[in-house]
Amino acid sequence: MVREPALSAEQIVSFQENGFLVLDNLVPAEDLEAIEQEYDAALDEHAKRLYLQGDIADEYADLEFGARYARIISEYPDLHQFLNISLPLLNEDIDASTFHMHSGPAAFHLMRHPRILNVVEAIIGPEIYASPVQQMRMKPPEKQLSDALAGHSNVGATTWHQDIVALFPEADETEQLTVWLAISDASIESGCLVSIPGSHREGPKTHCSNDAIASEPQVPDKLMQGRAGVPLPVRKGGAVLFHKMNVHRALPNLSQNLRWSMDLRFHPIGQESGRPAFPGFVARSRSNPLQELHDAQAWAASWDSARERVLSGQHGGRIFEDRRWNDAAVC
Ligand SMILES: O=C(O)CCC(=O)C(=O)O
Repeated sequence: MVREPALSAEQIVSFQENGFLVLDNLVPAEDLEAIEQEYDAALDEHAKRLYLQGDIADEYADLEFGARYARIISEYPDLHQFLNISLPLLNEDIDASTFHMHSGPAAFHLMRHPRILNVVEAIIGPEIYASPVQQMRMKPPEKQLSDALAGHSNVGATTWHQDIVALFPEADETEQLTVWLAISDASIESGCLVSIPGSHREGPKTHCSNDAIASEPQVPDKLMQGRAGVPLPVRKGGAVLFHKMNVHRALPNLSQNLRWSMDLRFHPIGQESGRPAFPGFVARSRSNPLQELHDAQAWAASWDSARERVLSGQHGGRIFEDRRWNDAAVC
């Protein structure tokens, strides 16, 4: 069977030239209903648990999803870790009570959405590994965030960076592709991404360490020399593909609504993820489909095992890279 490529030749050239590509309507809105329902149920569960523990003053059950999330996170900032699709990026001071994540079946099945894998295949080929370098970002209106939370890119604005920055050196040559999916509309007002076209050809940039949140090293403004970049607004279900060297950031959410996205990363099977403490899986293999993981429970179990390995000290090393691109003379 001859398959239609998911991207046109022009789109592939545009990705190669700019280091990013915007795709409208990649995932149909009806295919996002499962994740919306799963997160509604998860938020309800967390609200009940946190209220019982005395961590929040009310379950806020009468609020709609975005408003409820914003209200609860203002009282219990670690909530975002429980709803993320990665364990927290911490190299030290790990608190087992908040070293948690969300690993529900809707999240897993969305990562394997055929329309996502089709565009990934068009860029990196048919042997596709889903990297554990992945995040669910749920950003309430910025004016409702404490300063500490506003500095965390899962919840507040994201500073200039290249995705390679948090990977270990063994992934330097990995053809890692980022797929950033809008689960709600991402407009300039609500905090869409901004990219510097062609920056993926400029080599690795200095990223200054962030003392407050170690997992957030950033290219300092003085190196950006006023480059504004191109804002990339997308509607719900749209996506942005990124080369791992592309310099990008996300604007603050100045709207009244939740800005919700999921960023996934894929690379050819056999290459390094650059985050060995965490598990990935074979998402598609045209040569050996039997390797593919279709079982959401097995995926969740692989993250449970990673959590155990980290907490028990069996994984002795660090989880992410945060200092490699630091330059004391600039930072
Ligand atoms: O959504 C965001 O705020 C940032 C996403 C991002 O920078 C990425 O996916 O690399």
